[in-house]
Amino acid sequence: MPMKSKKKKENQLIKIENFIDFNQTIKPEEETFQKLMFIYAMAIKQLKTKLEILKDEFEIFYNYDLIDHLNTRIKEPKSILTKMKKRGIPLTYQEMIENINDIAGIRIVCPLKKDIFSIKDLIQNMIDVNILKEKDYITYPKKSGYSSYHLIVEVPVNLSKQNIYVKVEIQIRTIAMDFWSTLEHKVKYKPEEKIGKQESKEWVNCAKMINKLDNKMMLLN
Ligand code: 0O2
Repeated sequence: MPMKSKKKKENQLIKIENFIDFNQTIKPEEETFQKLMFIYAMAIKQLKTKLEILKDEFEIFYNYDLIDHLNTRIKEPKSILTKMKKRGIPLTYQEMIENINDIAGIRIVCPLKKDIFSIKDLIQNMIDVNILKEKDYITYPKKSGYSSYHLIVEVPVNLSKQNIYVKVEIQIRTIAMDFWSTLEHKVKYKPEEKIGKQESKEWVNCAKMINKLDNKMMLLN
């Protein structure tokens, strides 16, 4: 008897923008918002697993600590709305998904500066991870002194009825850069109240010192 042929797998990937009609105003207390955040959380889960595999592979196969640790976060509703208002973007789900690239965020912290570029190359080679945008604040630090390699990627989230591509922001930085930016984020970057010129200069000087330290550590290792 001839074997029944398997139904061809329909692996249609759609953009999250086309998932539901999102032309409504954002209301964080609504189910739509919570469902959306669930999808972003699943995108993080997916990508985090891939990166953990990479971390363990380097430790076990090459006896090398390529990744020190990973942090993940979903952007707070208040932060999303503040960013949209600052940019003058209409407060709809559609606009949020299209314009706010860091709703889902993963930070990769590595020991050495050269590891940043190795990790970036490895991510670029990952199946199922599409790079949408890159920002090299390592070669070209921001005026504030901020250094990190940013990638906006999209990863598939496989739901029962749809496979959706979801955007995630990846920040890759060294332990030393992470030390600086975590403190600066609290003291200078985020607070509404601006700090003085002299203090601001000191933060830039500290970033320069961190950069020197990172270069020295690379030579020692
Ligand atoms: P939060 O609260 O950390 O999330 P894009 O849409 O990606 O093109 P965006 O998001 O403005 O534009 O990109 P950019 O400038 O690359 O910054 C993205 C994130 O990098 C910021 O997110 C910060 O997390 C971090 N960042 C950028 N500049 C600095 C800085 O000077 N100091 C510190 N500590 N972090 C910085 P958010 O949404 O602004 O804030």
